[in-house]
Amino acid sequence: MRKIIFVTGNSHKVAEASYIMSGIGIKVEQNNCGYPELQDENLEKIAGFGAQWAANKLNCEVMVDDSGLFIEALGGFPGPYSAYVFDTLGNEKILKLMEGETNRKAVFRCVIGYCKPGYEPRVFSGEVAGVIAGGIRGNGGFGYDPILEVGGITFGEMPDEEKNSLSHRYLALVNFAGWLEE
Ligand code: ITT
Repeated sequence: MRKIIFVTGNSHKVAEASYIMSGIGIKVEQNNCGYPELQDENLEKIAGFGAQWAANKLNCEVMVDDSGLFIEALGGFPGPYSAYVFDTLGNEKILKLMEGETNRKAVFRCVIGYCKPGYEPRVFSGEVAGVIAGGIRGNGGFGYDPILEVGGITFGEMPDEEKNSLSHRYLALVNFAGWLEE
């Protein structure tokens, strides 16, 4: 079975990617070595740079995942700053910022970066449109899952298999897997 090192500190991402990639016979293994995160608005640039840096450092093919929640009424905030904002504000304060806001549209984006040592990186993206819920709902998933509603329920309320069949990460990984299989 082909194995790809997934450089991330987030074990939830690894669990989701393992589940999705096992369907096409690829084993995903976490490496927690980290990578420098470019200060950029563009998730593709961040993921591509990170993948290339990690592939050259570890001297093997790697994948990374840079994800972000883009809330329309907040001008796309927190977007590329989603990890920092989750750690500093968290879901409750995001909901406070959205109090009284009628436009609750949001998009969750995931960009998978892939690179082999000495090569240019490739990036594969996926996104899912939803709305910011009125409150925190569901114990499933991680991060922003309990406040992003897709099709009437939050990712936090969905069984894992359901989130993994329609999420931003699933769609990015389908693009990545299609390219790997070529
Ligand atoms: P790595 O950079 O080490 O991979 P991270 O958790 O810092 O891990 P990101 O910068 O991509 O990763 O994360 C952006 C934020 O969005 C972070 O707070 C995540 O917990 C959250 N997040 C990412 N994917 C998510 C998902 O599928 N559902 C809910 N929240 C998610």
